Amino acid sequence: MQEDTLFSKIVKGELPADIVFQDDRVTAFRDIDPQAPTHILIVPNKIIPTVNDVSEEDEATLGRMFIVARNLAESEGVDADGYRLLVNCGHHANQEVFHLHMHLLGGRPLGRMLPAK
Ligand code: DGP
Repeated sequence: MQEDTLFSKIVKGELPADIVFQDDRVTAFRDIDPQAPTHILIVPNKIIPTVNDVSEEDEATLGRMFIVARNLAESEGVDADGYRLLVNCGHHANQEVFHLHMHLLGGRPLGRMLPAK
């Protein structure tokens, strides 16, 4: 059996979090260390450690993550000015929690995607 992750415990309500959306596939909650006025994490309820681990059977769940991101961007009021959706994968990307998650960041100008080389 797959070992629980920090985020799977949040999904199951075993750890506290500011959950802003949940359905049968996806959970969204506010990041504990927000980098922007809106900083929400959108995670599959199922444990998928990294993007390297996604499979065909996850297609609907991954699509749902984008629908949830769009809806939350609207409800957070960041849709018109724009926002960033970010998924880190592995060590070079500084992935800290090995439960796939999409960051929804917005509410201020976010600058370039990466610092200048
Ligand atoms: P990443 O570097 O992409 O793996 O980002 C992990 C994010 O998870 C980071 O922005 C901080 C956030 N985070 C870590 N632990 C917790 C937690 O216990 N609760 C919440 N809400 N967010 C967390």
